[in-house]
Amino acid sequence: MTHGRILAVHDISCVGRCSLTVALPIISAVGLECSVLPTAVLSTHTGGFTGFTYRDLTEDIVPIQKHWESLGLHFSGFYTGFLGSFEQIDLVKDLIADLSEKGTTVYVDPVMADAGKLYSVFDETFPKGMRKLCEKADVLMPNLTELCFMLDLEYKEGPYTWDYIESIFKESEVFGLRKLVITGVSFEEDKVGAVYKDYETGESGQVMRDRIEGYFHGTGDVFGSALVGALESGISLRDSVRIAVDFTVGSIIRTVKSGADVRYGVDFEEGLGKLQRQVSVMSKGLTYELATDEKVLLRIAGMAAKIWPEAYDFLDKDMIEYMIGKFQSRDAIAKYIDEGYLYYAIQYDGEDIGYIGIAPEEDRMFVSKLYLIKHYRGLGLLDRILDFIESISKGNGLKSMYLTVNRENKTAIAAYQSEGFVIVEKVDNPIGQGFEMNDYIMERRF
Ligand code: PXL
Repeated sequence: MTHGRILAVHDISCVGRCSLTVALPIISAVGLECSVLPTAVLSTHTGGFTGFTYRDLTEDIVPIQKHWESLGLHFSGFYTGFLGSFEQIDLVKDLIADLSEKGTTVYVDPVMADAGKLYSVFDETFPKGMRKLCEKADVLMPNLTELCFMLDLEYKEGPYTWDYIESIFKESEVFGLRKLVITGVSFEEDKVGAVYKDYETGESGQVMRDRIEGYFHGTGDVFGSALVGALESGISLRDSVRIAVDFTVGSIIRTVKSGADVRYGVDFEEGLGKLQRQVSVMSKGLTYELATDEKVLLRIAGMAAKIWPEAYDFLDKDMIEYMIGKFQSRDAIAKYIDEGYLYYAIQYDGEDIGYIGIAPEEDRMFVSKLYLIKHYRGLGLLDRILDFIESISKGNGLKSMYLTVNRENKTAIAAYQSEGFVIVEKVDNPIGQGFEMNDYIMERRF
């Protein structure tokens, strides 16, 4: 597959994961080519360390650009962050204009401030200059402090109301953006995340996660790099923001667990494998193969035997064995199909990654089975699979879909709730041999 070339324009802080030492590995990990234009070289970043060295690379920008022009180079994407001097704002703006091609996307993270304050290396004239670069952006990803500085608005501490965020989206129209993603936004004390607005489609939304106390250096760059990687891979704004938020939160959680010195940045490295899988599967999409012959049936039964023991590790071993035989064996599945169930193998890139078993009833769809193999859980695929089931259900003239969830399976209950399902009933079903299923019925209306 051919793909574009992205130019990451940030400083190199040699130690303390941020800027280029974060952008390069993350963008490369999702399979994109990442070139760099270093704006400055520092021995460490400026947050939390003293005595760092600082070499401003402003003078190198024009000669580098000239050489690239002599090679006939163009970039399909620019991702700018920390600039090394005030003069670089205009230089980078010109470089972008000269080295763009048709369809180039300009991502700007106006790195200069946080928590109401400018970083120590910038003075109060910087936001006005940065605003000019932001006006050239297609996708802008500031925090609220940076946005307030550029828009001459008073910075207020959160939690905010959605109306306030809507007013900020409106004020930000002056940038002439296609998309805006604001980080570090909070609507409740114990939650924090990102909000987004697509000015072309009008779509807006939020992705909130539990707040983890503390200040984590470089997380703006970790978030921005994952967002650029996901958007450049063709993933929707909503899914890209989710991917970037979850990648950042995962990195923070690992760092806190390890007890590491937070000045050295967050442990994003361990999350790169999952990020790569997530971006790949989300951009390539899933396909569904209806089980109409023995081959597909056997593949599904094979997946069930693998998935069930992992997925139901909170249940008694004997009960799992019994349930696989009763509900998930080849013969059990064949019997369900005879009764009118539709079984689909879910595939990604030609490989089986899970399956669904659904049954149309009078006015709603029963989602009987929905399983993914371990490697593909936690990637946000549930959303896609449910949309597929919803489209089939609507095609059958049905008004809702419902499923049963074990009452002990808190993770699944929460996941279905965030997908628009509500608990409508509590049921206890004896399934033979003294075993009983203790479930909730959850329903999503269309
Ligand atoms: O992560 C933002 C950033 C990038 N580069 C340098 C920084 C900071 C934030 O403090 O100091 C040099």
